[in-house]
Amino acid sequence: MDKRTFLKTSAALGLGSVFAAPAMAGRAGKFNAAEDLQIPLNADGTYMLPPLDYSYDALEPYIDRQTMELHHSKHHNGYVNGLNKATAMIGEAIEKNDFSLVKHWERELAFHGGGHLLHVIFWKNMGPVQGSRSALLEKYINKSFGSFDSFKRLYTAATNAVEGSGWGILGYQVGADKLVVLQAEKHHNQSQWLTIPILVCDVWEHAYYLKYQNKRGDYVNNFFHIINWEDVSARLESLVEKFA
Ligand code: MN3
Repeated sequence: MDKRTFLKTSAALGLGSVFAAPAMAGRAGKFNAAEDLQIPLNADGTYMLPPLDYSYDALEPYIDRQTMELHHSKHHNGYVNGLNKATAMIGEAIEKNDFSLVKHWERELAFHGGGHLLHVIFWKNMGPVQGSRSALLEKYINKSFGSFDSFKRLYTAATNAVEGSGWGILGYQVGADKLVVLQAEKHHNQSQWLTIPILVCDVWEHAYYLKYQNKRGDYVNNFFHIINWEDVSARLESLVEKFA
């Protein structure tokens, strides 16, 4: 389908409203693996900015409305656009058999792709309703870290200590069948292959600076008040089902 046909078709299908969809309330805590684990795509196969499952002010007082709105509609959207651009340029390189700029576009792909995919998980990892950790998640936390308290101390310390902009990440290590805590600098440096994130905390300044200024530690502590444990539990469950 060419671009014009796609635009016409999507208008006919009312997909324009999907792109413009505001943050929706009401789905927090109800994890639907078929939907929530997917990377959301537009009808033409490009990546899309998914709407939030809750309103921009739903995480108050821990994360303020203005931060959420800027973070989702500007910062995250920027990664979606950057990822689509890099994907298109790599497609063009294949088509023209010209790989002279491949190093640049692969870096763009990793940066914006990492940014987009981590934010997709991040929004789902949080919510106004915390729910509870499943028995399976408790079991994996205990076998990987000794106890929930040990996990929390490690995760908090690692996330606080990310140098510059980045993420604290709890991931499932495929093959070893256990959980590991990682730091990511920017969105993609220091990653570990075959470890799939299930709980991510954004510690770029855009995630907290309006409210917390330089107090990243306070923000990370408060992050624990808005984790949607049902989402984290369901992510682990689907990975264990597939890979363990
Ligand atoms: Mn961010």
